Amino acid sequence: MPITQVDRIWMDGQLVDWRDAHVHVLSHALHYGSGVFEGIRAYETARGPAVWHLDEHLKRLFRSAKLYHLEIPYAREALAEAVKDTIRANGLTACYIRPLVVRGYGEMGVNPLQAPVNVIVAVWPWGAYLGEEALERGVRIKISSWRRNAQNALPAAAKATGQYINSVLAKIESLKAGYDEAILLNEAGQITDGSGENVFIVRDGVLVTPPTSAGCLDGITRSSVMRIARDLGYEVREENLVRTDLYNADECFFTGTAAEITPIREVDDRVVGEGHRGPITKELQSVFFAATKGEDPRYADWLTYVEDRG
Ligand code: PPE
Repeated sequence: MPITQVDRIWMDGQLVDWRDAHVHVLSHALHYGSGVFEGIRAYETARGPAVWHLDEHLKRLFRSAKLYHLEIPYAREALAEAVKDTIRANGLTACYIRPLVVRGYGEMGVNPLQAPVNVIVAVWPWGAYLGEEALERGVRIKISSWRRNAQNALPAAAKATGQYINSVLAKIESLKAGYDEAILLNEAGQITDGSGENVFIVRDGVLVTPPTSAGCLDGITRSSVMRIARDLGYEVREENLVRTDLYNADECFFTGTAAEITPIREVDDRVVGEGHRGPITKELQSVFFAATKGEDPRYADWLTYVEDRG
């Protein structure tokens, strides 16, 4: 997806021109993938732009950094202000937000510990991740022949830049085979997640999603959807799934910051349920999108309003 350019990027404590947000080609992270990042969205509300689960995302960023002994030279509160400042500086009403912490320029060799740390926050308008029509029609997916990175190789508990080369393999394979997206299995053959989304199925009115121990990211949209579903009275279970559980589900969908709630209508050329967005998926989407707009008081504290200073 092409990036939509805006005016300013927050870089190491300052808002700089989009064109000036450079790093050196010998930066450590470019060579070894030694960075951590987040993907966050801000939504348009009646009170101006509001960031969805800002604290949760920044907490996960710090957990990711801790795993790699990457010291972030800003407090979480300062990065929260940086996110709000960057949205304001670009005058956006809704956007995707990409905080990124990388090992920068100055050291070569795998040992990252002496390399400087650079922090950026970029924002840009980003529509529906898998296409606008996918939110309604659903996507066709393929179970990847590539396995998800093992927990003791590249831990799923961190959102590290380097581990996404695993998702890149799966994504390319699925696109070249004519599908929209891939789902990866772990070495035991259990479902983990998509290249950038968590997975849910609905079976006999019960929602099931793989546990994080299967090797999926501890998705923030995943947690929000679990909470919304329980509030709607549905049973939600975290249980291991195998590929045939997707084929035989009544409904299947992805969750993610970028993907929001995207129905899955086919898995490996098997039609899921009725072959279109199921009723429970639709119900979850409608509560989810109302909450992102600040229209559901039950989830008011999931939003941080950009215009509220401090
Ligand atoms: N699994 C993976 C592998 C993943 O990358 C994401 C987010 C999720 C699950 C869902 O997590 P959450 O966003 O907390 O609900 N993927 C981010 C990056 C996508 C990209 O292409 O870049 C995202 O959705 O922002």
